[in-house]
Amino acid sequence: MKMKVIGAAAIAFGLCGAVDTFAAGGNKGAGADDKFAKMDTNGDGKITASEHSSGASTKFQSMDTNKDGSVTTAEMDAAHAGKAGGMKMSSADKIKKMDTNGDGKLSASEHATGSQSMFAQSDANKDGSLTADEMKAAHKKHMADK
Ligand SMILES: [Ca+2]
Ligand SMILES: [Ca+2]
Ligand SMILES: [Ca+2]
Repeated sequence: MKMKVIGAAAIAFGLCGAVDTFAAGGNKGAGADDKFAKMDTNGDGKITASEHSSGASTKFQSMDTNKDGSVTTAEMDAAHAGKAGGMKMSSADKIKKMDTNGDGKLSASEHATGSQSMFAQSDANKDGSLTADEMKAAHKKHMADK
């Protein structure tokens, strides 16, 4: 159950960019790789908690298209539209995982909290940073857990 939140965060990255290195391996892991490369802002192959949280916040902002400070199911759907892979859960389900006040929308802080817990769960060796492998493993685990 607790792994579900990973799925919530293991998605939605509207902006694709400098990810060729990681995407090259392409296939099921592509979603995770894409996410990884995006969050590894200093390119050292690891994602620290701060890289992760700023990545999460960027993601949140990109999903919040009307900029009202919360992400609705529709906004998340839109953010995911056209993105292949990793879309096993509905946006509603993803939001539900992180929607701690149960208003059906994701606030920035709810999203941040969800992302933090995802980070903690993904950090298998608890060294405070995520490797691509850890992220992939977490991603896979989530898929299996669905
Ligand atoms: Ca890094
Ligand atoms: Ca919004
Ligand atoms: Ca909420």
